[in-house]
Amino acid sequence: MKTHLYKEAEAFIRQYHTEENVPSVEERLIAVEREIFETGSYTHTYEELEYGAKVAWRNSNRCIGRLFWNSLNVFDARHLETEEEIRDAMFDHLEFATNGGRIRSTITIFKPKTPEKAVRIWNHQLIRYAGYQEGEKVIGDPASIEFTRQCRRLGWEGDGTPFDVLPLVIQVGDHEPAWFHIPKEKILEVPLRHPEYDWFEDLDLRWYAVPIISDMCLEIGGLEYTAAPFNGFYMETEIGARNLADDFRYDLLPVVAKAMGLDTKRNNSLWKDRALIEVNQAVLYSYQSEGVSLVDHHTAAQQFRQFEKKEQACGRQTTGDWTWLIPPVSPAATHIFHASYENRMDTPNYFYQTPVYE
Ligand code: HEM
Ligand code: NRG
Repeated sequence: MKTHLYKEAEAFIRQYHTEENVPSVEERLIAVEREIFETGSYTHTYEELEYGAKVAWRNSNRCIGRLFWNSLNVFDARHLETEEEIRDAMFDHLEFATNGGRIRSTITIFKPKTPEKAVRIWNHQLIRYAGYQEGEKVIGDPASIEFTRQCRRLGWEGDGTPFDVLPLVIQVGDHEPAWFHIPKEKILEVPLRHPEYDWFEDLDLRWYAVPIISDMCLEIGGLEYTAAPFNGFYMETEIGARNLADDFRYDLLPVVAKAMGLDTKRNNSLWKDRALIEVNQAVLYSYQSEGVSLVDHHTAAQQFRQFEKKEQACGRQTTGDWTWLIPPVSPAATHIFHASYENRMDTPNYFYQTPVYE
């Protein structure tokens, strides 16, 4: 009997051997089938794992950064067992990826889920700022309120500033989650300044250098890697037009518009639009001044066009989620706005999984 797992494994192994010109696919399939028969699961070779993680990025419909899918650095951490070992591997990932600001796209892959046990990282991103609900007001990042509560329940205490870096929370199987401070010297941050507005730095804004998504599930050939944190670098709009600007996040447009002397009483003064541009300009200027990798949305869109061309040359259709691919600033100034994409989820891919808490 061919199991469901075997069928998914077979499709992936065949794809890998075909695309990468690897010989002896039938032999590999016999070995996979035997391992599934004997143990209920199978083990990817390092090469399969690396290829799977890269193709999962290539298949990430919401990602505009996919031109570089084939240069992902893949760290195999499947042998690690304890919370402390996992923590250390994540610190190593952080240091390697940060690289003093010349950010390297990287993924660290822990053990796949089994019926008995799963590794889960509770953080949405390895580095993220806490959010504290204080009556009607929020200090910090409102997106982190629930996770911040959980961290405090576990015994963590923040300083209460708008930019407290949350601790790392790791859970192995049915153990209690373990939490760890992330050493300050491992966290690269960028203070935000504007090239013309000197008052901008008095707003005391900052953001971290490396977005390391740590709560998605990497699925390859029927195996579920429930802990597989990955990073690239930021596009400026993610910080300047969303994290700092959304009224349900840091909500800074009114503050910046007022400092610019704009009339915030009238929509048709376009104060929101003008403030948005200046916040984005400050993000671009500050990351560049500090030597931290970051891409602007026009360049990212051009790179995405390159990606589409390359995919076409390889005989593959570029799938995409248009609603996420268009940048939130001047979307119609990029080709993506005027194109359409089939939003089909191919595997391997990165999937949402329900948070362990909640
Ligand atoms: C989403 C850019 C690298 C996988 C996104 C988004 C942007 C982006 C702008 C949309 C985010 C949002 O609107 O919240 C980039 C850039 C990269 C990069 C500039 C630089 C190299 C990567 C890497 C991976 C990846 C290395 C995985 C290996 C994803 C996934 C999403 C995404 C899975 C969707 C996240 C979600 O649904 O919440 N990317 N990305 N990206 N990217 Fe990339
Ligand atoms: N918008 C989120 C990050 C989502 C992923 N973006 C990337 N990914 N650039 C934020 O924190 O603003 N990446 O792997 O580079």
